[in-house]
Amino acid sequence: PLRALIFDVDGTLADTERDAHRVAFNQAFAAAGLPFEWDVPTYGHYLKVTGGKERLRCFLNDHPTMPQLSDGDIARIHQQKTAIYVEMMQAGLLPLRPGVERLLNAARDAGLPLAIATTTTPANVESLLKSTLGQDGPERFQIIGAGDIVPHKKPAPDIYKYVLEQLGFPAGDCLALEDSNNGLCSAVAAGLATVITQTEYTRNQDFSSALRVLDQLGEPGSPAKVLQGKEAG
Ligand code: XBP
Ligand code: MG
Repeated sequence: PLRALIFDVDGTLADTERDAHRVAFNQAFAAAGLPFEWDVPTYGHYLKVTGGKERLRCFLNDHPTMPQLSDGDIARIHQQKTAIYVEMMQAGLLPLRPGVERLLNAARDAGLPLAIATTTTPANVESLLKSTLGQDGPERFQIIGAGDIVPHKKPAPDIYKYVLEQLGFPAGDCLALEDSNNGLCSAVAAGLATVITQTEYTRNQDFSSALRVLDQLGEPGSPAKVLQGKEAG
């Protein structure tokens, strides 16, 4: 039986990376007086590293001529980036991806528990869910596993294992929804069947271990297809 749906956030619930996270990073860099910014392809390259602080560290390692920041500096700049991102979400300009709200509503009507497994900062998840689903958006999810709650971010399985443990369901009874190879690796390593909805950034990644690869959930009939063979209950 299908007992729960576990959603990634960035790229899966909403297309947050290019126009929200990337822009928030650049505004935080500018506010800190840093002499670099991430254009769209550069950001796409560094999405190979999950976690904003880890992404910035990797970029600096690759660019030894740029100012080298301490972990404390990175944490402060990242906090500023989170504040900027949360303000963007509160402005309400970023929608959920097509079909996402319909699937969330269908799951609620079927009594199917929902959970979140993401590497992003908890405040980001909360502000996105509130701005798109309303003030009680976060409460639609039984468990929200996010950010630094586990030591190893995706592609490590830790965040999915944590969420499964909290849910109390075996991996074989749950379905993960992801958009990236890092997310897919994480979910599959935790034992989860995974449906991919690709984004502009992840279109050319390897999804050979996915249960199904879709452009989006908004095509006619796609949520039903996703749930084929896995009855709610
Ligand atoms: C999301 C991430 C995050 C976001 C930024 O990956 O890697 O780092 O890009 O969020 P996934 P923070 O969708 O696989 O969970 O800056 O809060 O880390
Ligand atoms: Mg993602």
